[in-house]
This record gives sequence, structure tokens and C-alpha cells, in this order.
Amino acid sequence: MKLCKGETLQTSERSKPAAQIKAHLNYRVMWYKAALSRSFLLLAAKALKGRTRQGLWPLATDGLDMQRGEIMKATDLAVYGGVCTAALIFSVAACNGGGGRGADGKDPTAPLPASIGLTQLARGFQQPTTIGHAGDGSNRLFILERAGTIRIISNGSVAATPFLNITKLVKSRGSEQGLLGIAFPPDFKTSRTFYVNYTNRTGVGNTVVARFRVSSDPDRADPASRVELLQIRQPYANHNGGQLAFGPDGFLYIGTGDGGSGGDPHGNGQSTDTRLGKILRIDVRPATAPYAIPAGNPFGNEIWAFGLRNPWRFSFDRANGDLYIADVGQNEVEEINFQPAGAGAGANYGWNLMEGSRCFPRPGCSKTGLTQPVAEYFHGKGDCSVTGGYVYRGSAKALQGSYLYADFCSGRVWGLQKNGTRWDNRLLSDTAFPISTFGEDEKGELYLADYETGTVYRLGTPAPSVPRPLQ
Ligand SMILES: [Ca+2]
Repeated sequence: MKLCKGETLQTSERSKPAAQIKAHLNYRVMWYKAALSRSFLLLAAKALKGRTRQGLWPLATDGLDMQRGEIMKATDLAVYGGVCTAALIFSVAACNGGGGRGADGKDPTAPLPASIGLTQLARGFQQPTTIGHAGDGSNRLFILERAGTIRIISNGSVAATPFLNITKLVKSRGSEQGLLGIAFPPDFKTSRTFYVNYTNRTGVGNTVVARFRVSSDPDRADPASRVELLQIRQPYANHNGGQLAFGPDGFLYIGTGDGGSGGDPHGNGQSTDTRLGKILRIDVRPATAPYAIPAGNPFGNEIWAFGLRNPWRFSFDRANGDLYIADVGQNEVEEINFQPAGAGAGANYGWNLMEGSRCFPRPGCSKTGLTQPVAEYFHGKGDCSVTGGYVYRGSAKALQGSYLYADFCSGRVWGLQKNGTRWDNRLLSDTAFPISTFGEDEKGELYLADYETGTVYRLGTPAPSVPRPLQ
């Protein structure tokens, strides 16, 4: 285990998990409440949205006491945000887009689409956190459930027996805790190993990255094969990151949150002596045990990039290796960060000196040396917590080259696209559910998960409308 300095375990857990949506939303909308009648808003909520987010999991929690009181309906936030003036604002030009890369034919980019369609693939999952694939030709999807199980979708059917069940190892009491990430290495077909990220039952719930091996049955992992690669002490229950992904360099990348509470009280995001608030990069190839620090890591430790608050989801563009990091904001700003393939070692994404492109917690910071997001949006219109996605490389030509991402609270989905030095962005869908994660399959098709009902959808272009027959 390679603990960094400054990772002392704290007992003053200020952030509690239950009903986080209530405290989280209350914090952000209390001034709305003061100005507007609750009864009016609830009526308006029912009329306009009809959505509820009871007992759900806001990834942008901010260290308030989450234990007490009622669960707040997200309709409240949707309406408060809609009625009030906190308009969605992007730092990018909201225009039609078009052109872009693709001259080499490797990463074709279509103009930003006008919308997307969703087709239900499977349902019945319990709080799905991650959608992954093994890259072994089986085209199975692996759905992680927060409490600690992994279930397989094969040919559209959900296997009755879980691929893995580690609920006894996983602490999931806090709404941001649980089994949070999976990655299959490029050599999975021969190594039959894979990696998971979860919070364990030590302290408030430490972050663990562990390796498992598949049993003789390809649809069953061997729970006894577990090898723990690293463990990171968590001072608070929230902001655990959780994403795992192998980069085009073959190294394992790990997203970690700032340790939690609110405002990053220990300054973890800006410290290069802790693995909290980072994108980590380690070499897990068989010759190194439990892992090695790759040459080229900027600080000689696990850290690849820093200044992150809670990079719940990040992904590599399978066409070119570009890295997209969606970092969940504190009070006002959700952001998308970008690293071109081959660049970005040691990038500082600003937290907790900045929240998005704004100085935090007040104006007047020095932005020198800080990498600014390529896109951001403010809370409001129901938006409060970004769920990063993927650059679309599936079969729908209209979606090619668009980075698709969503907001957990509002259910809205956007497309983002780099066109030269400009980033174009467009709202593509306003779904009625909380989107906890996106996922790719082996062929590059994209999926997303409705956290509330446990439904997995496939993304594509909208089905053509059927003309109504003449009367
Ligand atoms: Ca930032």
C-alpha cells in the first residue's frame, strides 16, 4: 500500500449519506424558497415535470448534515431552478457546430446532432453506477450495482447470477459510497483479470482498487481471487470519485474525489502529496506487483493530474485517446475538462481555488497555471451534478465525434464537440430520470443508466416519427 502524506483519517465526518438530495438541494435553493411559495412550486412541479428524486444520490454534495429531515423532491429543484434566474450558461459557443477533425479518417466528426434517441435495453438493476465491457469479443455489458454486485447483460438478457458479489466488502451506507467503477485491461482475454473501485468497510469507507480473476465460467468471477492494489483513506463519506479506465498507453487511470465534506477543507485538490482530488495513473501489468509508477508521471508518484473535486466520470475517446474529465461542482458550476492525447501530465484543474472558471469561494484568485474547463454550466433548471460520458463512436453517423454527457439531477443530456479551438455545445435531450453513468460496449455503442428505476438505455438517433394517417 502506498499511502501519500496527508491522508490522515478524520473522525469528524460532517457529510452524511442518507437523503443527501434533500440537504444538497436545500443548500442551493434556500434563497429560492425564501422568495417563492413552496405550495405554488410543488403544484408547478407536478404540472411541469412530474419528476421525483426521492432518496437519490447527488454527487455534488457539499458536506452538510445529510442525516436529518425529509427527503426533498427534485421537482422542487427543477422548478425552483426553472422559475428563478440561474440560467444554464456554457462557456462554449452554443451553435450548430460542424466540420472539425477527421481529415485523417480516424476520428470522423459529424455536426452536432439536434437530438438523441434512447432505446431500453434492460431493466431491474439496483442503483446502477457503472456500465462496462470486457473487450473480449463477447459483447457483454457489465452493470455495477452500488451495493456491490456486477451483473451481465448478454444479447439483451440479464444473467440471473451476478458476475461478482462483493457486498460484504463494500460500504454503501453513504449515497456516494459503494461499488463505483470497473475496468478490463487490454489483455483481458488472456489475463482474465479485471479491476474494480469501491469503498470498503474501514473507517468512514476507504477507497480500494482491487483486481479479480474470472473463474472457469466466463460469466462468473472468482471472489477469492481478490488482490488489493491500493487503498486511500477517506476523511469523509462523500466525494469518492470511482472511475477506472485503461488509457491508450495501457496504464490504469483512477479518478479520486477530494475526500469530501464541502469546499475541500484539507486542501487535497491542490496538494500533490495526497492521492485525493486527482486523476491517478498506475502500471498494473503482470511484471509489476502490486503496481508500478509509470515513467512520465509528473510527480514521481501515482498522480497524473490534480485540482479535481469529484471527477465521478472520465473517459478516453476510443478514436484518438483524448481524455474528458467531468468534475462535479460545489455550489454553482459543473465542468468538463479536456486533455488532448499525449498531453496533460501534471495539469492542475483548479479546485479548490476555482469552481469551473470562477474563483472559489470568492473572486480574486490567481488563475496562473490552472487549466480551465472547456465547457461548464451553472446550477439551475434542475441541473446540479454533472455525469460525464463518452465521445460517441457507435453506428449512428449523426452522433459521431460528439462527447455526450448529462446532469444527474435534471436528466438533461448534452453534446459537446471540439471544432478547431472552439467548443460547441447543444442540449440533446431532457430525460425524466437521474442519469448516474454512461457506458460503452465493445463496438463503441453508448448506453446510459437511469439510477432511479435501474434501467439501461442504448443511445442513438431518434426514431423517425410515424406520420399520422389522414382522417
Ligand atoms: Ca476545475
